[in-house]
Amino acid sequence: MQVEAHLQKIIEQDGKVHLTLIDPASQTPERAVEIALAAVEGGTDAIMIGGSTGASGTILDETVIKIKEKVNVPTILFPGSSAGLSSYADAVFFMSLLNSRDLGYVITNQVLGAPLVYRSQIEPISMAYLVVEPGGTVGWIGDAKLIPRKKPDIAAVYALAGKYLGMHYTYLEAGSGADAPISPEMIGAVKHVLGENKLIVGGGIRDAITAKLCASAGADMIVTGTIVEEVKDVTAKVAEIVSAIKS
Ligand code: 1GP
Repeated sequence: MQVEAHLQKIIEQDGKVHLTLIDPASQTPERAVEIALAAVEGGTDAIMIGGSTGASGTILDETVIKIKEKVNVPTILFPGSSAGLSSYADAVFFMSLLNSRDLGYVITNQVLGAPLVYRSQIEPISMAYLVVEPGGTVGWIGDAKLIPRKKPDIAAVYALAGKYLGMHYTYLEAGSGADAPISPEMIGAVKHVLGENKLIVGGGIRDAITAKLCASAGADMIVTGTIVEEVKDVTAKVAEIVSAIKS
């Protein structure tokens, strides 16, 4: 399956893409499958699998394998390091945390992970990963020089640099569970310089209104993670967000 081409087609058809993030460290593989199935029923377009801490090894492989067995949408790895790779997934966001002070998150983990991607059938999707205040766990672990929330221009020049380096996607990350998502001003400024290149926005998006605001400001893809782990009715929550961004 050509995942990037598949997502492109969805954007052409529906305007926007919804991605559900599942952290294998947060629940059993069985529960992860239930969440993924419910999210797909709610209309999510792909399942992202990853996390900053603990999303590796057996729990990661089992989660990917079990989700792939049951769901009919692509599985995309969202690795916190080279340990976040699993040869069972369809694709990987092959990402560089461009605003990290630690070279490990900019290039070394990518070098360590590249041979596994080369040997396996996982499709790499190149991505500039930008962590914005408050940044959450990934900001701390990734030693990010957090982009100030109220400085859209700084995010825009990072995104432009990523685009000129050949990255197809840019991910504006406020941090999982952030109390405020990326501002519409920052999303607009980044999408303006990206043009046709794809913009993913995530962190702190919990409801339809917020998701719609981010999508209308220029996000091509909206990620929700924490909320699907918290709500009882995952299908209804995802459906609410999906219908808001695709309408
Ligand atoms: C985290 O952007 C994602 O990497 C999703 O954030 O968990 O807040 O939805 P939430």
